[in-house]
Amino acid sequence: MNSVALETTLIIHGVPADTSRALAHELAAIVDQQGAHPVLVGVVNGKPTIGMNDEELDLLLAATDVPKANTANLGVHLHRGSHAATTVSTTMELAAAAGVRVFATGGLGGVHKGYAEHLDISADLMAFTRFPVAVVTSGVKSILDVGSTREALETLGVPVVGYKTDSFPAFYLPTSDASVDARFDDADELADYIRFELARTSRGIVVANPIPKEHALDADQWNSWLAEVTKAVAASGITGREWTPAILGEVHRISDGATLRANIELVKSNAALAGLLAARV
Ligand code: PSU
Ligand code: MN
Repeated sequence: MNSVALETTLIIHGVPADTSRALAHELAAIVDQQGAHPVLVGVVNGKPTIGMNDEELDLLLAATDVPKANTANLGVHLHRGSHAATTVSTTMELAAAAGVRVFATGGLGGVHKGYAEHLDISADLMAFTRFPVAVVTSGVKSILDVGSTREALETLGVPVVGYKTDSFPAFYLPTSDASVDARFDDADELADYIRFELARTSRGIVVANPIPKEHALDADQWNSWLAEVTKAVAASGITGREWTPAILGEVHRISDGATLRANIELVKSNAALAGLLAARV
């Protein structure tokens, strides 16, 4: 049975602590229902773990300040024997090493807004040039410069395909001004393409799966929440790896959980599609 990788950064840093455990179990059950094998990826006491059990997950959930590992700092955490939560880039790295070809996340990291003053581009993008994994994602997080992130993927030569969409989705929003390289309406055809492309190259594939319409946020509402939160987080001096979790946490708070509910629904939808594809690749 083929596996679907799930990441620990989303579980540990992307949602409130009291929802982490239930979300991990819910995503695993969704993958399972599609006839694929869910493997939660993370670092437990310095051990790269592809398929964390409940005890290992509980160790990470009980630990305070579990660091977020991208491809830059992963090795330090392995070397020092610490815990770490894997982001998209390191989940791809560990999944690829274990032969896992499909991975479900929420939204990719990418090019942050305001790069003229301060450059911040997620290691997630470069990981697609190195690790042959198909990542099912609702596009890139709407907190980013979505258009520039799409261009960066193009520059890196990363294939971006849409499942039942021509538009490159933006996390809480099902569409953006950017487009995909190709649209697939049939899961069997998409799985065939993934098998073909992963065998043909050593690169990953972005499989863009828009948030289900009924769970999408209103764009104006979203933009006003984001503007408010960005000001507050910037004023607190937070930058770098802390930026994404701080912004997500704050929008979940000021939207009274509306963004959190949308986030959870889109991840569940991605887990279902990843399971469906993994069972066919
Ligand atoms: N998707 C979500 N919530 C998250 C993330 C993805 O719905 O918290 C995480 C992923 O692990 C992604 C990371 O790799 O955010 C990007 O962080 P940064 O912008 O610091 O690279
Ligand atoms: Mn960054």
